[in-house]
Amino acid sequence: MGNDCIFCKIVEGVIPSFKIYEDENTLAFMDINPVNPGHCLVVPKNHAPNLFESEPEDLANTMATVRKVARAVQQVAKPYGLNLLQANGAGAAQSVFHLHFHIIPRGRDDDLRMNWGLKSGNKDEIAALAAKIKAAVED
Ligand code: DGP
Repeated sequence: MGNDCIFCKIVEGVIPSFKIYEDENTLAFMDINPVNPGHCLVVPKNHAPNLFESEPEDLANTMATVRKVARAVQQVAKPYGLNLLQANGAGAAQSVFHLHFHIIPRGRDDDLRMNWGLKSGNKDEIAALAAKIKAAVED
């Protein structure tokens, strides 16, 4: 693991998160700074700082989980659209250096810009959506 990697600590359960889905190789959990309701993240359990340094097998496993969780988000949040986002490097606004994919439900006219600012989310709302999406994940 990366020594001070916050997502490794989430994977290990050292720090809490609203988990949606977990298997041997991947974990999905709610983003603590959601840009829209239902915004969540999927990570490989093996640490890699970014796409370039990831193992193809970890990436393949991660994408399978992205598909699974995105389908659940689509079912629960019923968004106008849904974006995936994956940042590499500070210049791409990457702030956590453990490979992750954002699953971002879109609202009509939500005017979402690529490099959004971080605003604290409402924990009760995040937890309620986490429970619904978790229940909607199909194996
Ligand atoms: P990026 O900027 O692409 O590296 O996105 C990192 C995301 O991770 C950002 O949207 C906020 C989220 N985040 C940062 N720290 C934590 C945390 O401790 N818990 C959770 N659930 N999300 C976090």
